[in-house]
Amino acid sequence: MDVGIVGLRQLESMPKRIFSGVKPTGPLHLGNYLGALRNWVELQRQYESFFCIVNLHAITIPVDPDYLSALTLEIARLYVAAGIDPEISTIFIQSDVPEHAELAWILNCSTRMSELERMTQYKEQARKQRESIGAGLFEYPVLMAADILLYQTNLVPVGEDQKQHLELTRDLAIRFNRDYGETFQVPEPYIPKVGARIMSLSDPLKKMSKSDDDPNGCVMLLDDADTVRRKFKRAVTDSGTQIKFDDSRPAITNLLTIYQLLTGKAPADVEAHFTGKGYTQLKQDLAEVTIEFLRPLQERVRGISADDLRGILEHGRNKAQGIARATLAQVMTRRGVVGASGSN
Ligand code: AQP
Repeated sequence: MDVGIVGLRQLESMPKRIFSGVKPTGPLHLGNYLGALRNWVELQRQYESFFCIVNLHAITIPVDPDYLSALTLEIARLYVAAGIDPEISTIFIQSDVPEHAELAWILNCSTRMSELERMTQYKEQARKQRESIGAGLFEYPVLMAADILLYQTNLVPVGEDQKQHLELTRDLAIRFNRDYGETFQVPEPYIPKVGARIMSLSDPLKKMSKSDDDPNGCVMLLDDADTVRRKFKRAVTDSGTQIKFDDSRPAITNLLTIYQLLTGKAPADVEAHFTGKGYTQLKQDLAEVTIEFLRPLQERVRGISADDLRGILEHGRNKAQGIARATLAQVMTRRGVVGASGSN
């Protein structure tokens, strides 16, 4: 059995490993790009990076199977088009590496119900879904822990809403290491220097979200120019006329934040640009900046053939699975889960 990888991760000289993923619950939007993909493109130059499409997480809620499989591949394409370089980073689909589900089961066995009952995301979803809530949704954080721990991950980029899940991942790793011997790297949260939380265009108090029922709240990365113009035109604004970053005026601040991030301008320059202009102009300028940003991204998406994508994902799966197998083998040995041959 190859357990070397775990020991190797202890070496100081190794680049730190980072793991992150998107769940294919809807087409990717500007929030996913500005809050996640954009940072990953930078991070891949500093860390050994694993970027996954976490499709097993997507089936914790009802989803059409054809839609899910098409969306999974679309997101993989978007990773590459956004600048994640498959030569440097490992891009793969979670279900291609069955070790995720296997480790999740083993971790489930040392997770307490009370720990999962405390998860606020679960409590929120449970409130929405009531009786129809699935056990998968309850155990979602354990699968997420498995995703991270399989790769002996050092750092996990997390938004505010995932912090509690990462805390559980750390607790599970520490508990396993204590009870069965040093096995897992205990991951740390990675808080990007420039964090961005992009809010819905229809309700600036809610984050832009792929599974939002209101399609006007999100600008999708694959929206065409007319759709982008229409969505910004409909975007809600605050009372008053001033165009300035101001926490008490969340709608305008959100539009300015998107403008700032897409143009790379300093906030003061953004405000100067809009001095003396009205909301209509702000929305029009923002739409044009967004369209100009999306055009090359969408061209790159179209330029990735099905064969190219298959090659990238197979390469990613092989790389990921090599590491995942080594971790899982060690976990099974530690837990005494062996087969007829005496090995796992
Ligand atoms: N509005 C957002 N602003 C900034 N970052 C965002 N992310 C998501 N929405 C925003 C970041 O995108 C990454 C992938 O997210 P995910 O697929 O794990 O799920 P999520 O965070 O729950 O994203 P959504 O779009 O809101 O999906 P649904 O509607 O399915 O819940 C994460 O890094 C996240 O921070």
